Amino acid sequence: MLSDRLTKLLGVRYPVIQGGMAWVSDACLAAAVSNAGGLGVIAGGSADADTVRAEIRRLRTLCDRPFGLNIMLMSDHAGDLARLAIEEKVPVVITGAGSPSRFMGGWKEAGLLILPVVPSASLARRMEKLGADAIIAEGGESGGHIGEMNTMALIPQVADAVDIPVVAAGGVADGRGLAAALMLGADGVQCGTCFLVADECGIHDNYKDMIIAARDTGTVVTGRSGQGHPVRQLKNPMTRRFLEMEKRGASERELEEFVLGSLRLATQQGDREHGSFMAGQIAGLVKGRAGAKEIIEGMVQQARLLLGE
Ligand code: TUI
Repeated sequence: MLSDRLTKLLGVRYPVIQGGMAWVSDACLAAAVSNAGGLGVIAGGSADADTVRAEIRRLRTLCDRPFGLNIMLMSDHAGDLARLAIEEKVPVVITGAGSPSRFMGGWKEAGLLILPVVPSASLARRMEKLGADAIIAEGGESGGHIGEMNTMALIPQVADAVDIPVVAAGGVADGRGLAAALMLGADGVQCGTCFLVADECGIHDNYKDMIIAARDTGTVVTGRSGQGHPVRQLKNPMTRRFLEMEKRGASERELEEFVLGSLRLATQQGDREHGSFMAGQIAGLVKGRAGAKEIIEGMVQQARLLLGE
């Protein structure tokens, strides 16, 4: 059965959260997803508080339903965004790329719902003890910055480790993925890749075309070699050069400089050669453009059929 633990907690119709993707998830996409009955999420990414405040206010002109703010904890502005979430009374805070422990007390006091993204069951347990309202467990099939575990093994272990609702992320783009996640013990899903091609998603057309053209093996993980951050993205000349640099033992600094600004080149310029086109392994399943409502309703309808509802 479609669980109602997550939908009740968030005050949404469907157990589908849109991933907070840096340079992608703006007010327009988030409002479309929330208006369609999912939880839309604005990504803080590396933006400053004034920029994000403007997006939150823009979303509120487009939508009066619950939404989330994703705070990427490696950002220099994470502390400012943590305060902003309280000032703007953001209903749901989602964190990624680190432990949000230093902010949890303040958010809880302000009554915000807190959903940390974690890559392991041990971190999930730690977050529950600190007061998280639900856990987003993200497998390595995901696009962007990833951990070691994959979704199939991660979700049941997280579901056993915590009592709060669990959201599965990584490898989900249709009703089969949603139904499977529920079978593994999750209460809902977070999806990024399938929303990249949403009509309401403002990224460059080349990015959308590359997702639609991608095959199952069309992504690769860069940054596995050293102290850097493993990132899954579509294979292109940039990732080939990056992997060559890693192979010949390039320094972290050299690698960091090489990718600086590359996500923006992908999302804004559609630069197929130099851009970092972050995407999950499920990109191969994404076959065409559609509205956010169609994506969510298609997913839920297919899951219900499979679950015999
Ligand atoms: O954060 C993501 N995905 C991202 S962030 C991002 S921006 C970026 N760009 C370039 C390099 C690196 C990042 C692109 N995609 N997903 C959520 C996520 N969180 N994945 C893994 C984690 C995570 C990792 C460690 C969460 C907590 C954690 O805690 C470690 C600790 O104990 O501090």
